[in-house]
Amino acid sequence: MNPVLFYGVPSGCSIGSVIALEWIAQPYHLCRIEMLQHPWNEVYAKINPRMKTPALLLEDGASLTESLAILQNIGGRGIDAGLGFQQGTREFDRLAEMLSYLTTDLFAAFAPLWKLYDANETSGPTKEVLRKLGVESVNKEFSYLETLLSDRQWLLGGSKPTVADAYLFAIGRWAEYHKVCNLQESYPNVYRYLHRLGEDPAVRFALDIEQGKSVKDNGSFKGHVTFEELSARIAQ
Ligand SMILES: N[C@@H](CCC(=O)N[C@@H](CS)C(=O)NCC(=O)O)C(=O)O
Repeated sequence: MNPVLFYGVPSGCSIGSVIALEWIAQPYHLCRIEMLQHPWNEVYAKINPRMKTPALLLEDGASLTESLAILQNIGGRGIDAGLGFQQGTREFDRLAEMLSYLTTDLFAAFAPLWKLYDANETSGPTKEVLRKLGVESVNKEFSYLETLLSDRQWLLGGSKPTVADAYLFAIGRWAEYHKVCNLQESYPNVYRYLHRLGEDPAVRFALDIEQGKSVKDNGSFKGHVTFEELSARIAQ
């Protein structure tokens, strides 16, 4: 059976894996998790006991968690399309380096802002501290990305996007989501990069899915599956 990606909404990092699956254009299913609706389906604990998204249920029934591992897995299926690279090559190392940066330092930079969002704190000292920490750390990482993207079209500098670009789209859009800065003014290279990606048909498809719109069969997305439909496969 096809791999199943469990993706979280709203505005989760999972959309990076959906974009990557679209780019490799091989059959896959999706299982949607409304992250704000608690508790999540308890069956998901068998897929990821840490109850985080994304997770990938593989063809043999094993599950893979952590965006870095999932994106490397998808990239490995898309080597011919230049989305990932053969282990042992310089490009593979560069991709691992970039994915590691994105899933640790960049992801963590937004953590205070997500804590604030979860706490739903509208005023007071906690809000001020979390907002200050988040804005500072995101600006620091975006300054780095701004320089990096000044001389290249894609993150790794090649002529085509890789799975790292799919993930940066997912995370980079959080700067506007949390109103950290005026992206166009402060980081024009990052702004142009994200907007160019936003025009990509696979990215638009993934955004439509995230927003719950009905999407047309495009040959690789084989539809959503429910936990009930997956129960036999997950129980193994
Ligand atoms: N280290 C994990 C982080 C995953 C993560 O924190 N995912 C968020 C969405 S972007 C999530 O599931 N949040 C739900 C929650 O914490 O309740 C990865 O890179 O995949």
